[in-house]
Amino acid sequence: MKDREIEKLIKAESERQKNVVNLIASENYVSQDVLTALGSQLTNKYAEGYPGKRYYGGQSVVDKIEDLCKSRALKLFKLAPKNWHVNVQPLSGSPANVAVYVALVSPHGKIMGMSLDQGGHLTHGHKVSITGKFWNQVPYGVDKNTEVIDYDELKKLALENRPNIIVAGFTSYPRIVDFKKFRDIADACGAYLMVDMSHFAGLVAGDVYPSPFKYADVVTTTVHKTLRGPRSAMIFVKKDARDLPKLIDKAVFPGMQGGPHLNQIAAVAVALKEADTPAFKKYAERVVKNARSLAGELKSLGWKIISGGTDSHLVLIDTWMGGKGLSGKEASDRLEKAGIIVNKNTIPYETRSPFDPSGIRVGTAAETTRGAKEKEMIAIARKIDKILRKK
Ligand code: DSN
Repeated sequence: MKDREIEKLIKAESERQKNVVNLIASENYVSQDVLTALGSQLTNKYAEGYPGKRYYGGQSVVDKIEDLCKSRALKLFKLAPKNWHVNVQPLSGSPANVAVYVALVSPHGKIMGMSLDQGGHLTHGHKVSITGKFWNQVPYGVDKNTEVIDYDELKKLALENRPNIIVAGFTSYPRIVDFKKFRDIADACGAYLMVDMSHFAGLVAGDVYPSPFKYADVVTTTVHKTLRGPRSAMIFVKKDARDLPKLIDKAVFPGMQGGPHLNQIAAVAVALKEADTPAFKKYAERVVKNARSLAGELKSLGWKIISGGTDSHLVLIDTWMGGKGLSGKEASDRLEKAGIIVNKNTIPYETRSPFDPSGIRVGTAAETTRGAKEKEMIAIARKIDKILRKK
């Protein structure tokens, strides 16, 4: 690179990524092919609109790329093009979720989503996000004792509040979500069912987490977490009498965005092909096994694991333990000094501030990409225990 300053910083970040144990549950390491697509000449092209219906000339190549990406996305999740449509233009997860609400919920309508402190995402209607300012959130959470979703409570809440859309999905809920129960609840109150599978998309692709497609009207996902692609997102939408695909496409462009990032879409296509392989299935299996080993070892060392364990790639640890342990911030800072990267996280029924909460969230997607197995997970758990216990 001619720009030595940026070149140096990219190298430094690359080194940092190599030299740490990366337990950020939403991160991963992409392949060289994904990086090549991201850094290609495709970044030079404007392509407002959709394949075959663009506003500028010169679209012959990029139309093929976007169509290929869409067909790979449907194939990976075993969706017949006659039943499902996919939009691959969202720049990332938050705009994808907002586009769904723009399409399906009138201003000030109700979004029923998991509260941020119980495991949901900002864009599931939290008040500090645009999704809580333009729409009204009906928050739900987990049972105080079991720390898993109580579907009877959820149904009661939905029937009392009659939301326009129910969002199933999370950023820090370690368990399997019962999509059938969500569907029944959505039907009982006449709401759309949206699943945000950003965290577990790679696990669905690898058949180690239930697929939401049988039950949802709309499924959003980022591509860069367990799916191991570039920063990007997709919206899958059911084709039925309501013509939802048209509403979603219009909400993404021209509703929310201008020209799509074709370099990003090409990189998504590459990642989707990589995920459609037996090797990726093995990877997904290993991610969950690793998370179970990490959670199991931490638990046996005396740490409180929220919900008692995990069914996915992520583990939520109560480091505060009612004042007997460390705050999430101190735990995260101590671990970073020792080269283990995690994020501080609220735990259900949090009593502390989100800036210094009671827990940390860890995930196994990134380290599994680097080849870690149960043995390494147990060693990491022991190291975490040692660092956090030190007086
Ligand atoms: N930042 C992502 C996560 O860490 O889960 C969600 O946007």
